[in-house]
Amino acid sequence: MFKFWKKKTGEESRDPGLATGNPENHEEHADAFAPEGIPASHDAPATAADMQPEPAAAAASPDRPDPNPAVPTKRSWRERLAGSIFHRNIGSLFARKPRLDEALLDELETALLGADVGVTATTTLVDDLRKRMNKREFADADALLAALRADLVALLQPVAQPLRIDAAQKPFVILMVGVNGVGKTTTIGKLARRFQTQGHGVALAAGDTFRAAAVEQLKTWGERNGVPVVAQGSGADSASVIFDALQSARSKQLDVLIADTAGRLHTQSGLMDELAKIRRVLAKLDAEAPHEVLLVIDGTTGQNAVNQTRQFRAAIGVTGLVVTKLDGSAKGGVVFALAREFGLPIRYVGLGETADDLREFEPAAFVDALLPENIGLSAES
Ligand SMILES: Nc1nc2c(ncn2[C@@H]2O[C@H](COP(=O)(O)OP(=O)(O)O)[C@@H](O)[C@H]2O)c(=O)[nH]1
Ligand SMILES: [Mg+2]
Repeated sequence: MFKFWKKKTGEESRDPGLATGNPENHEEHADAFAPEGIPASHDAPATAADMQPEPAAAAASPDRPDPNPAVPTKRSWRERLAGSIFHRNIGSLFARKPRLDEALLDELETALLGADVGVTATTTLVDDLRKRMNKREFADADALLAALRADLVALLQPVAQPLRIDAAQKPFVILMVGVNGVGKTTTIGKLARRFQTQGHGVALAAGDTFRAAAVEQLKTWGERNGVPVVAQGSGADSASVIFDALQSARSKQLDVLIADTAGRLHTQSGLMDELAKIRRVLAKLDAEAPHEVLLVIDGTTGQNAVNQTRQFRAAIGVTGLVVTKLDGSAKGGVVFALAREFGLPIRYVGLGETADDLREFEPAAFVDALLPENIGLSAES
C-alpha cells in the first residue's frame, strides 16, 4: 500500500540534466517521498512572490523557433512545453523523415513510453495506428503523425471538463489534496486569484496543519491579496480548521472556500484517515461539501502519478485533477496516462509558477505544444 511515497528517488535519478527552472522542486519531492515519520525539514518558499503577473513571454527558444507566432495562446503553451521529453523525442523521430513501416511504430512506442504516456495508453495509440497503416490509410510518416496528433487529442477530450463554480452551493467548497510538494498551496493561490478576478468572494482554509510553514505560506498569500485565511496554527486539527473556515465563509456569504490539506503525516494511512475525517466533519455543515476534491499531481512524477491517483481516489474520492509543473522537467506524457487510466476531469494544468500559468486544460493546445504539426520542419530549421 501507498508505495508512491517511497518511489520518487529512483524516478528522479532517471531524469538527469533537465532543468526544472526551480531547484527547490526536487528537494520538495524528496520530502514528499521521505520515509514515514520523518517530518519535512523545510517548506516550499512559494508565496505571493509566485503570484506576480507573468513577465512578457520570452521569445521562442533559439534552437526551436516558433513556426506559428500569430497564435498567442498556442504559442504560450508551446513555449512552456517545448522542453518536454515528449516534444523532443517524438519530434526528432518524425523530423528524421522516417519511412512508414513497422520500425517507425516500434520507435514511436518506445518514445511514448519514455515520455510517461504509460503502457495502456501507448498500446492503444500504437495499435490503432498499426491497424490503419496496414489498411494503407497513411501515404507517409507525416500522415501517420497527423493521425497520432488527432488520436492524442481524442484521448484527452473526454477529460477536458473545466471546473464550474455552482452558485447554488454557497460557499462552493474545494478540497485540495495530494502528496507533499506537488503544488497544492501554490495552486490554491493561483485559483484564489482566478476566482477573485471572476468576481467570486473567496476564503482559504489552512488545513495543512502538519507543517508550520504551510500555514504561513497560505496566510502570506491571503494577506497580500485580501483573501481571508482561516488558520489555527500548526499542530491544530485539520478537520476543525476547515470546519471553522466553512462556518466563517458562510457567515460572510462568500462564494468559494478552498481548503489546503497536508501532503504527508506521520503515517501514510494517517493522511487518508485525516482526509476522510475532513469529509465527515464538513458534511455536518453541508451534506454535499466538499463540492470538488481536486487531486494535485506533479507532472514530473511519471508513472507514480497513476499510483497516487488510484490511492487518493480509493481513499477519499477525487472529482478533478490538477497536473502541475508541466513546464519543468516533465516528460509531458503523464496526462495521457491519467486520462486513459481514470477518465477523471483534468481541471487545470500548471505551466509555471506565476498565477497566469495555471490554465484550464485545453487538449488541442496541449497536444499542439507537445507535438506541433510541422515538427519535422521546426526541428530542422
Ligand atoms: N515550475 C513549476 N513549479 C510549480 C508549479 N506549481 C507549483 N510549483 C512549485 O512547486 C513547489 C511546491 O509547491 P507547494 O505549493 O508548496 O506544494 P504543496 O506541498 O503541494 O503545497 C513550489 O516551489 C512551487 O513554486 C508549476 O506549475 N510549475
Ligand atoms: Mg502546501
